[in-house]
Amino acid sequence: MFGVGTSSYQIEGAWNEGGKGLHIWDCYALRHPEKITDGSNACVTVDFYHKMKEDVQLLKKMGVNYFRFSISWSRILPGGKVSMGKSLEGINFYNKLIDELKANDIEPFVTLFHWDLPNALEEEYMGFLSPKIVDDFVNYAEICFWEFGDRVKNWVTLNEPYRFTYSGYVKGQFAPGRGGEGQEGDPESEPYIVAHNLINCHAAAYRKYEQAFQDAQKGKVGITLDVNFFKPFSNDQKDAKAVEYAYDFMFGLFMEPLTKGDWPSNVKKFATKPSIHHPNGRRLPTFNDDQKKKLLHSYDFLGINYYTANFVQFVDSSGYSSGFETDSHYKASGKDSKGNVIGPAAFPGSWVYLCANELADLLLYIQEKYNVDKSFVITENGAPEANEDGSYYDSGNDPKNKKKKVIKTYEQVKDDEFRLKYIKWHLDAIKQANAKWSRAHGLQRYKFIKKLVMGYFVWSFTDSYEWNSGYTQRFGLNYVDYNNNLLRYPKNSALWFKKFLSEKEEAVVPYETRKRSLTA
Ligand code: PNW
Repeated sequence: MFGVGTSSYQIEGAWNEGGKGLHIWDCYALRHPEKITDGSNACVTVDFYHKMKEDVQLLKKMGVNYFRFSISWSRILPGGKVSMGKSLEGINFYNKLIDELKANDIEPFVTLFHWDLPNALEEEYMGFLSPKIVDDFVNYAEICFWEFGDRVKNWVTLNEPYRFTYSGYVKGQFAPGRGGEGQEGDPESEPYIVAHNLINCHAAAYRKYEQAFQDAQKGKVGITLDVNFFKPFSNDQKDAKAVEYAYDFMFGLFMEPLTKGDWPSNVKKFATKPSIHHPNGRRLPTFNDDQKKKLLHSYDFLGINYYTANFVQFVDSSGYSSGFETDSHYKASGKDSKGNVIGPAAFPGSWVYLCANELADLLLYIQEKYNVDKSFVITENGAPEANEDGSYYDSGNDPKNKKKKVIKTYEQVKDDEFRLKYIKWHLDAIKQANAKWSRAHGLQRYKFIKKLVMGYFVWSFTDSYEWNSGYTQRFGLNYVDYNNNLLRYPKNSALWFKKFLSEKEEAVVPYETRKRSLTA
């Protein structure tokens, strides 16, 4: 599978059309423009909702065989739950998109939840803070399987539950904006409650598909987790320990429930210690037998979003915990103790460092450590350019409204050497990892794995709304002109990817066929 990725809120626009209900990102960006770098929102963004047909033609031109997009829950169920009614117009939009893709020989790769929770559920029971979310999520998933599952054969339940939890409930930088300085929330307990409910949502949806749809539809259901490659900040033994903590708190938090039915032992150890507001230490929910049973092996493939590597440094935090951040005992950065940078940054100040070989090491490491028995799909990998040129405009007299200009022209970014190199090197790393894997295990048909990595998606199809960075960062293979009718133009990386796809026959020949022809 070779494709490009997107998500509903980042690309669709049409925020109040087609019967769509409001979701937590609509509300967050509209109520708190001060939390978004350029004060913007994605009410219109790149208007994929209205440009869908042209965009499918652009996908076809690029030669991808898969397109990753997410369904916006509040387009299907405007009030979040079935009892509030479903929107046929919303369902119809995705039906048209799927049909358009299939008519152009592009397979849909569909995420059910990419962070845009119906706001009604946030208001009624605080969304993912309540276990009530599980039934509502399964009902929503069931509608999607029922309506679209005849044509959609690859489902991702959740996108990056870690990033959703950490940025939304520890840092307060993403909707629903809890846990940060001066915000509501409780970073001592909420991230764990949210992680618990998220992963239970995943498992319940997986089991629903397995019981009611698998036989007829024969699709795959997976989850997409975000993980970085971690290296110790120095030779100090403590920093080696911090590497372990980093994997546990960023990745194991979701991966161990899936593979062992329980939290990582370090999470259990640190998140049950007394904290400032929970002197009894009761902060970490437990999994009951039913939840464990549902969780174990609840994935047909494992989606990985990989962007970068980090150095991690041990942070001593004995005594009372002030929350997730102290529990995890590490600090991540792009520099080690001697000041060496881990890799070239996408632009000065970007969190994306180009560390491609690390992806190969990471995949082999994860497979072994968590005993992964299904193939990986790289569901996101990509790099941004900064979109501001340093000049500013005034929007009124309020100094708070003084925002950065969003003006980089196509000419300024079209020669996107960094991104091109980034994609090329990561594809190479994946090839290496696959080869290494096959040499070690291929002939024995290790468990269910035919190939270590079976798919790769570049993030992103076009420039779009980059969450709390607004439009100040462009991740697109295709440039969007925000000043002129949202026209799309290919950056060099898009042209290179197209060429790669047309030449790389080996990649599109199914493993079975290739193996047979090789032995023949
Ligand atoms: C992912 N970080 O989010 C999301 O899945 C995408 O929607 C997003 O556009 C893309 O990566 C690029 O950012 C992340 O700061 C956001 O480490 C931030 C981080 C990682 C992932």
